[in-house]
Amino acid sequence: MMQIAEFLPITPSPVWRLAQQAGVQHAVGGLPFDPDGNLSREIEPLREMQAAYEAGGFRLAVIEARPPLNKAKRGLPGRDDEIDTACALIENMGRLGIPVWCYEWMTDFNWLRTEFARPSRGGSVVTAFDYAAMRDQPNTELGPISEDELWENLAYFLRRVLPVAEKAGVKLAMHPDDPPLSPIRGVGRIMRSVENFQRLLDLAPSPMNGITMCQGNFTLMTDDLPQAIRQFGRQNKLFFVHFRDVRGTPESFEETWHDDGKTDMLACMKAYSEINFDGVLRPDHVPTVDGDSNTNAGYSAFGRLYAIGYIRGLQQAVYS
Ligand SMILES: [Mn+2]
Repeated sequence: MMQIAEFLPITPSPVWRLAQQAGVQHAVGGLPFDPDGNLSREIEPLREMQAAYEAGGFRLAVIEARPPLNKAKRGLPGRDDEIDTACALIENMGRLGIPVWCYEWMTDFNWLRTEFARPSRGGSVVTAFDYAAMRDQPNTELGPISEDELWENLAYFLRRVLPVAEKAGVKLAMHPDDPPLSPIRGVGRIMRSVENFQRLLDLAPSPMNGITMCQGNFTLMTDDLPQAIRQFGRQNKLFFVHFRDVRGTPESFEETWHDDGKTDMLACMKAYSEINFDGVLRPDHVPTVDGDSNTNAGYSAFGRLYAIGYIRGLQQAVYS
């Protein structure tokens, strides 16, 4: 049975209270980074973080944060040291029984938007991306990198981490590039099509090599998202779901309320039921509504409550 989860900071916060009140029992967590943004290879900080979630009433089901991996993505000297830290994380997760690690292969920068307060329904605000607004931006400091190089470096990474993941029993769930567009600022982007995700699975056959179905990105890659869910679900490759929606194209889109985007969300929920998806699903980005703060755009508290209610309604309708 699918479970609803929330993305919660690693220490108790008002969002923890709201999640508890909304009946959410599964946490998607961050990592206990040190002040320099590095991650200890010791298990203890991770154990303490897990204990804090448990004390709040949440089972830590997914870790959705990464130690630094940019050298690994670019194939630069020092990559093996970064990959060693990733392996230590995976081993520690296995020992603590944390079953899924959500990672990504976006080089130099992570998710990208050109607006963070575009007006949406009733005066709520959402994030948006318009490539035309940024196409003249210079290449990143490290310079261009091709898609072929990114595939090679990903293969190298997977050769090292997958045996560790198999031994630890930890599933690796690749998140799509956001937006699913290539190149951007000279940087190739490979996790941006249904075909490329199939290539990822075929590149390294392993029961631990799988996908984060971030619907907001995948629905920009296909006009039949439920079919993509079935395609990957039938191969037992959906390890984690981000449930959200958008309107537009990879070059120009805006995020939407969960009930107001381009995707048939009910058909998606039916597809998860058909493939017997039994992992966790969390609301991803949400609109910011009146009375709430837009300082962390996409992650406002009240918008999340609406999303949880919408998802639970769909879940009960489909799974009843
Ligand atoms: Mn996502």
